[in-house]
Amino acid sequence: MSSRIREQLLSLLLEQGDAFTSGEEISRRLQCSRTAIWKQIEELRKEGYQVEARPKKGYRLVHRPDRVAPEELKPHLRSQRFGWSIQYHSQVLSTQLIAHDWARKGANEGSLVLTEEQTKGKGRMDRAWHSPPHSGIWMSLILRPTITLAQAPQLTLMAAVALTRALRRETGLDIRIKWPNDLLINGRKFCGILTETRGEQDQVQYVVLGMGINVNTLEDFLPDELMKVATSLAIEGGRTYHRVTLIASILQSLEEFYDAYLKQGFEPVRILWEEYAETIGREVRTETSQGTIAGMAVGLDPSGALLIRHQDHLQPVYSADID
Ligand code: BT5
Repeated sequence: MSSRIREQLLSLLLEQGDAFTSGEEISRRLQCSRTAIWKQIEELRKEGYQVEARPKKGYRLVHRPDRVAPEELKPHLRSQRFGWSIQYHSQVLSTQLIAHDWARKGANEGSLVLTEEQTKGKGRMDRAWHSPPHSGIWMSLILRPTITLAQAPQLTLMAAVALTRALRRETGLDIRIKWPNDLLINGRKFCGILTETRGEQDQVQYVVLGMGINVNTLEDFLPDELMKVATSLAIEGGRTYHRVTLIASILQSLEEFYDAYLKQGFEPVRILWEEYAETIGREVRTETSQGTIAGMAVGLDPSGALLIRHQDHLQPVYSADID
């Protein structure tokens, strides 16, 4: 009942364009109380619609959210397999949890979990990923590659290259990769990739590739401590972006790089990663099980480990995303 009122309310507000409609008029046309209308306006606001309410004048719609629902995304998809099977939720704890559950139940490769908001988005090593409503892309893609567990970190690097390629093309911004999983603009992070793998030593069963991208996020949507190190495409580009267009472009790019990776191996990814990386040629410091390694990052080795010049030798450092 209430969702039907909400749909009718939305179409009425859309029909009115810039003009205000009084609460009285709405309640007459929808045949429900002013309180019921107020409740539905609150619900619309939660979904990202901005409804202006003025005393004596009534209501009008000032902003329609670009939702990432399947009916919005599918007309834009150009990938063959990725993103055609979708679970969409307006709010979740984490898309990773849903994707793991779905993969365990047999979801096909390319299945995608999408949401508008995460209340417990996660980064690596149980760090939090801040995912405010309707402003970013928070999604998890299920992959079933025929690779070993040891090769799985290469998928993080492959995804970083695929995302960089797609987002550079869509925005024209100078996006750089910071090893292993951060995408930066002007030295600030706007995107993180989380690769979680399940399987046996010699064969991966499935991979959940989580991607978090600050798209239209503005300064006041991120906590103060994050603003010093974080940014968004909108902040850097000085305009907003249509999230669904970006998602479609990312999925196409991911599918192309993934297929090429399975056919040709890691080398083409390695070359592009080095080209996009901001890490190469810089002093880096990292904690490993053998202690701290500090030195100049010189490149990736053929397996995807970062090579750091440390005390006159090249030390390979592996990203540890597998849990
Ligand atoms: C990552 O972890 O960068 C991987 C983030 C993956 C998020 C996606 S969203 C869809 C899917 N579902 C999930 O639950 N997760 C994935 P890490 O390298 O550990 O970086 C985490 C750190 O980034 C935090 O400790 C913060 O310092 C910072 N951070 C948190 N939220 C941020 C945001 N929105 N923008 C920029 N930096 C952020």
